[in-house]
Amino acid sequence: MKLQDYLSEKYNKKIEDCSNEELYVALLNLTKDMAVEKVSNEGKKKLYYISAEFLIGKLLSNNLINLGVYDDIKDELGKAGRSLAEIEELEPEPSLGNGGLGRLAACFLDSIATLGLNGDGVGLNYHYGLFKQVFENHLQKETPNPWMEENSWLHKTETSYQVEFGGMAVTSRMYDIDVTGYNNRTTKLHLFDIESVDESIVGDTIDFDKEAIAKNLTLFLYPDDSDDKGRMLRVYQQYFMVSNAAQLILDEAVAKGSDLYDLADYATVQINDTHPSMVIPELIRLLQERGIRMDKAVDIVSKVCAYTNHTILAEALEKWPIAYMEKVVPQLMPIIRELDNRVRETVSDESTYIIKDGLVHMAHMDIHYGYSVNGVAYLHTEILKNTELHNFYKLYPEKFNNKTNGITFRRWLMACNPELAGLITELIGDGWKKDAMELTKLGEFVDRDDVLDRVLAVKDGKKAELADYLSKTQGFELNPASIYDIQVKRLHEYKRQQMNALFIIHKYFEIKSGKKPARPITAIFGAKAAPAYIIAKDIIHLILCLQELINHDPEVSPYLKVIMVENYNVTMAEKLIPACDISEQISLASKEASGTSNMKFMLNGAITLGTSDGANVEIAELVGNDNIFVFGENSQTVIERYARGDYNSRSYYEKDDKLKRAVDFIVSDELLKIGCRENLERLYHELLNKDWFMTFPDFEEYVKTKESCYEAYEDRKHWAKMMLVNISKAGFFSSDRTIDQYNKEIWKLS
Ligand code: 26Q
Repeated sequence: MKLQDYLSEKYNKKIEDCSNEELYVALLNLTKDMAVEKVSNEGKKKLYYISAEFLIGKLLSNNLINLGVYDDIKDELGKAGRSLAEIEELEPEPSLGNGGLGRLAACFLDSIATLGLNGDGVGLNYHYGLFKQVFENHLQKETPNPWMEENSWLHKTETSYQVEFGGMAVTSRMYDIDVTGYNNRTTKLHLFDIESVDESIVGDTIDFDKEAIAKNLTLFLYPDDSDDKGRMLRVYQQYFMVSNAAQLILDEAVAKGSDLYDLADYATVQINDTHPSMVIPELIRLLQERGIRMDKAVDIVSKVCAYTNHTILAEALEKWPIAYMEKVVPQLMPIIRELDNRVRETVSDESTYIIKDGLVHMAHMDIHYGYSVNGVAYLHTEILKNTELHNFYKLYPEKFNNKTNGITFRRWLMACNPELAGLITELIGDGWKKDAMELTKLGEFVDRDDVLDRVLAVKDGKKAELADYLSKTQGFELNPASIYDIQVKRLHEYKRQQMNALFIIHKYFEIKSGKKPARPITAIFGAKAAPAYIIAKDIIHLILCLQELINHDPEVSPYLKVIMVENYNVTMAEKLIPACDISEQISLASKEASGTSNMKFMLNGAITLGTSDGANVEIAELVGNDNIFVFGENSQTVIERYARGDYNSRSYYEKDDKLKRAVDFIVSDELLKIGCRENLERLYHELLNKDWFMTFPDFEEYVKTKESCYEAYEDRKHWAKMMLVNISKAGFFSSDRTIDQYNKEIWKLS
């Protein structure tokens, strides 16, 4: 349908006479209407992908692309002198996730819809997404991040349930977002909410009354986890999510003719990390309420639920105190105790028990009572089997399997980099849009100079576009002729932004002493730190202080700039990733389960500088060692060093002069003049006395490898060849492949 026809019919207005706001609302409603008319995926058995996070990002362009009208609408607007890009700026981003896990769930929904699978997402309708990050005095401040407006993607449905907690009950309401696939098909994201949420209890900060459950249940994405009240609210949220999901699952199965004994023929549940794990006892409870005895109910549910693990960091494995659970979900505790007793009767290995030392181990419940346990990259799954979950692997080897993560190419290439997508289509046709493995056909062009020149020209265009955007929105001055060296991801010590910062200090010293790089370097960061994660915030402080110092030093700034973008989110990622030359994936080997930005960068022709961690290992295998820069100790060495417990960062500091010089600079007069002594000294001591994520042992090789990467960049033709090889091998990382494997090997939807 033409936009003008829609405007005439609904608003009796011409494009030329509408404000951008009016055009945005019209496009939103037009897209919603078009999505409703599409065929929704159906079938007897249905997948319920339950997740506390769906980091969907803005939906307008994505939906226009998937509905096949993006180019037409853009042209139509263009002819009327209007810009789709400007209209898109008005859409608020729903930041309903923290990072990788939430964005993965959003990519998966796109692929489920596209592959025509009968599967829905189930989650929570947070009124405020992940906090908005602002920098003040070189420090991160968090402010509330609302996204719901009068006109939004949500459809209010008739579905509503009662959810009981210890001592209170609430009535839920289901809201749906239509997820359009690239195949004229749609599926749904169900987001549950309560009507009594009170946005007026939110002020200028993200603090609020965490005890008024009826007012705040779905107010914020994961409230602060650093105090007891916040943790308790998280249990309320999780139970609210899974109780609604379980009621929906049983109602839909019964409506299709299930007698509930055959539930596994009608439903399969993917538990996205342990956040939805209470769905297991909740389903058992509801089946019992409907007259099925415990033995049988356990048996039924064990054939329905499958669990994905996304992390091996011990602190992220959820364990809830029995006292919390007794207060919030007293009706589940007898069931969880019974589940634990059954384990105790049959299993001698105490380390696998569900209840231990007064804590309920959510992952243990998932593994004993789910039918599948998967990791998210080859290396990660091997570490789960051989180390982290080895005792469970011995009990249930048949349950363990790997599903290497993937990303949707619709958003991460077609929408964010239409120039590259267009070039690819010109070269190999557009079959790759439905079968990403067809990108391998690009291999034929690696020796064609004209093609290599065009690959470079597309990259240069995106770099100029980013420079323009960052200058307009954040006041940065980027040199598009410099190397864009980018690290964007949540701020976490294991991801080692601090190692990148130490390199920048090292480079600063080199330039000061007259050793200028062959080409200017722009080191770009984007990262949010959890509000209570002190050291992560200190690392942000260090990077912001370096930005201030270096960008204002006339001796250094022509050769080196530091750019820390504010409020890194999906929208910003879509602008940064296509413009990247070097993709920093430098986590401590064994700690990053998979990573997914590594795949997005590769697809957009960036070259990876990374450790042998997560999916980097698979990227290296696909592109070959000549087309990636790998450095650092391997996961085995790291795991063994942790086991010995004898890591001593100071010994590395003392024997490496360059490292010592960089570390000492954190507390130098130059930086103390700009930043806060407290933060910088804390970080300095942390590195010197702990360095828990072992940046020092990898520092020297990091510097060396990064230098060889910069050197390689100077051979433009060769670099372009590497870019094209990376793009041509990225097909494996399409989430369409990942979802096809989940379906064939776990869900088995017909
Ligand atoms: C747990 C307890 C209390 C409060 C918060 C949490 C919590 C919240 C979010 C724990 C974990 C998360 C998110 C984890 C996450 O994003 N993991 C990432 O998942 C990606 C998709 O599989 C991987 O690519 C990344 O490697 C992994 O870090």
